[in-house]
Amino acid sequence: MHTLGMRTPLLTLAVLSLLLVQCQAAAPSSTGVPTNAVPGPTTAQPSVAAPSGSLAPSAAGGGDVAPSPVRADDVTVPPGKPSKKYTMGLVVGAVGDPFYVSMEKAAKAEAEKLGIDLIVEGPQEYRPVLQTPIVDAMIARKVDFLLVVPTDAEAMIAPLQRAHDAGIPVITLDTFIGKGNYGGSGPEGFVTSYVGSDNFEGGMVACEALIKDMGDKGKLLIENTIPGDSSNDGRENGCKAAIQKHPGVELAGVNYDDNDPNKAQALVSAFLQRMPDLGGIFGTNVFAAEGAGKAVKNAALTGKVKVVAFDATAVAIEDLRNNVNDIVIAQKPWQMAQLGLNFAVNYLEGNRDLPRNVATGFGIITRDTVDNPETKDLIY
Ligand code: T6T
Repeated sequence: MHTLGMRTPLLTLAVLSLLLVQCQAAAPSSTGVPTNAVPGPTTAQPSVAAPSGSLAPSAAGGGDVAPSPVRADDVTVPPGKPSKKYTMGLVVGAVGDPFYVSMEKAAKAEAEKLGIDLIVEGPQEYRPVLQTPIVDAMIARKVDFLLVVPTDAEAMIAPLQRAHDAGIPVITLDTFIGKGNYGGSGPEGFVTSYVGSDNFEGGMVACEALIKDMGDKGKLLIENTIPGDSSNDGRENGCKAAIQKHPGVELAGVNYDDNDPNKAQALVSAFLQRMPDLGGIFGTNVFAAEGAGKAVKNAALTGKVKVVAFDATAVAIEDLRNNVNDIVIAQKPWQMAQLGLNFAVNYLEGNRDLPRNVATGFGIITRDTVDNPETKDLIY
């Protein structure tokens, strides 16, 4: 039996400070085995309680919230041992996004190791209307199992339900549908498991760090992507929860940039003109952070307006080295893929005792840790 981990108590600022100077070094696994041996954060994942109504999986109780996440480190599911050649589908959020490139690379390596035929596809843009036909095509191909990054918490319920109704079990990676209450009585209850970041926690950690960087005062802008997907909504909610804990900090606004770095740059540039005393920006993903960084550089405000970037891309790391960003939060797309595939094999082989909600954790990269050897493995 696996044990679903209980959330640890609220993070204290002291713990957070410690986290910020330590890079959570977690190298991509050469084994990818989803047991206690699965590489995970070397420092404890900070854990925070989600407010009720948050899209984040919550331990708050009630019938319509997701089970508390179990940490990837604590997962005790055995390695996948397929008794036959399975064909599986992985539908990513958007092709070309470095986060999903990393996920795809790890998934293909893991599939080869497990002896699985893996088909990887994704939409050109992070949009449910483009992703739905890809899911339908996977159903038509009769894959044995479907791993998906749903690009919208509501709009992707029906397509994934179609897969389930066609006898194809579903795991979601990186994002969840509905409230993420897999196994529950809600419309998303049919999904086997979620494997991905605890994004509420991620947003909270990111904004606690940003607020510290801002000297615990001032105006903070959340540069977000497209409302409606669980990951970025979770980060926004987590950031807002962090702001609420600091009376000297004010939410200046939330921008939605359509997951487009150029739009993000334009929106942030306009914001900087309107609000010359802006203190900090939280870029909630690859493109939001990239655009925010460019806008800050162009306005010659490097170092004055603090930026925290979610997603550890080469661009985010360059911005960190150039003092444009002060902190980069790395996710673990490779681990999402490895665990997801091993869960899928277990499921197909009859081991259905799988955790419903697995948090893969974060690495926190600062200028002090960026050159540590382990940090290389966190960049995608
Ligand atoms: O931040 C990731 C991912 O977690 C999110 O779901 C969508 O945006 C990214 O792919 C980065 O672009």
